[in-house]
Amino acid sequence: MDHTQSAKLFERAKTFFPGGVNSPVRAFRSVGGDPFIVKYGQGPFLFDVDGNRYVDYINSWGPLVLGHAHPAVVEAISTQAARGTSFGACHELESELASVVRELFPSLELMRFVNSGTEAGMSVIRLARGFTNRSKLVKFEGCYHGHADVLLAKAGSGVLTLGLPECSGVPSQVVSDTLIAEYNNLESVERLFAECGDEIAAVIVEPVVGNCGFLVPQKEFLKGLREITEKAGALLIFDEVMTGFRVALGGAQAKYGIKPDLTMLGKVIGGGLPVGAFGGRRDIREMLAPLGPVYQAGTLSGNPLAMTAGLTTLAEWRKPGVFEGAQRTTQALVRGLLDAAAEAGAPLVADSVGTMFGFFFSETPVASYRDTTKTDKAAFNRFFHAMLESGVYFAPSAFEAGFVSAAHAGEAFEYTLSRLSRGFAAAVHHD
Ligand code: KE4
Repeated sequence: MDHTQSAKLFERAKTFFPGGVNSPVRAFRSVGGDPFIVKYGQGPFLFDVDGNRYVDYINSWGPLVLGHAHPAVVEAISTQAARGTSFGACHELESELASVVRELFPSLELMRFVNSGTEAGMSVIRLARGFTNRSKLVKFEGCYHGHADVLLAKAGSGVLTLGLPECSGVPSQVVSDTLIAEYNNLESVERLFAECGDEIAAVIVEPVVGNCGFLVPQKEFLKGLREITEKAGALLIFDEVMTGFRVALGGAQAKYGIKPDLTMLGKVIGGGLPVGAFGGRRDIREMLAPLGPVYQAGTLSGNPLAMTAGLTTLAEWRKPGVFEGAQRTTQALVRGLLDAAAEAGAPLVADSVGTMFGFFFSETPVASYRDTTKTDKAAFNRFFHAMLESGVYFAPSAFEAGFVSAAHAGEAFEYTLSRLSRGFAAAVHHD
């Protein structure tokens, strides 16, 4: 593939942005090489500035359940733009979208729109602490809930894994109350609650993990979290920024039948425009300004342009058979990955939930963050580049997830299957 134009434009981008990007994962640092520069998207395809076409399994990291530039979404945004993009005042479209969200996520008795998953994460933690009057928080190693300081914590040493800053710029006192447990390991959660259960405000979890690769909850894990938090008077927060509307129309809470106290949403809810949301039990939500003492605000929150993009996206996505069709495509893709890997003699584990999927180059099952660190990242990177050069764009990191849209069925899917053998041949032939 020719990448002349991309190379030139990426050099220019590096004169403006650290690493040439506005979000780190886009820089291809994990897989090596330089990213292509997108010219436009259409359905399941991205086209770069050199005219190369890629089947896109990132879909802007989840939001684009209908694929790129769906006509109904483009039309709705264009119409609303002509009426005004943001007013900083109440608008009917806010309640319209909230009504759809609450129909699909009944646990969101009250909610508030924000502009990103990060904003939802920082706000929901403040709310949980304000409601419980407790400061400790349990998160899971490998789970990502946005880049708010309080959530950028890694496991400390010692029995009580007090959080340590995961990156520079986060003062240790900000994360010292952030405790780290192991996903799919209830015993690691029980240990923390035994140590300081009555100080723990909340447990926050990606119910299906998409940020250290793809991890599926083992049976009873989520139910166990619900029971432990209920018993200790702590709140259970589901971070459904990635899983919402994707693993099921009602998210992981619908799929697994667990009712969290608070939920974070993002990505799909904005249909590709910046929207996040956090919501939950009415008694908790009434702590939020202007009703209660927990402050939270946002200039562009609930702006009609983003609301209409989310509304139109969800209206199309909810049409009979659309989600189910994309789910079938996802399941067929996982089967195709496993078959092609087996044929090439590449050890692969792959799985999907709804329209979200992931895979690791591993001989053994991967159920926790620690398991992910033992997978063959070099093989993934060879696979990634061979597929990219063949016109199939998976996440540029072995520790991300993949996303299928309603537009992937048919040509894009068949094309992907036809190129998998090249990817796996590269993965196994590390010369
Ligand atoms: P944003 O602030 O990026 O909108 O959302 C943060 C966030 C919160 N919770 C979950 C479960 C998420 O997956 C995310 C963001 N996901 C990453 C993908 N690993 C976004 C891609 C990026 O950071 O560029």
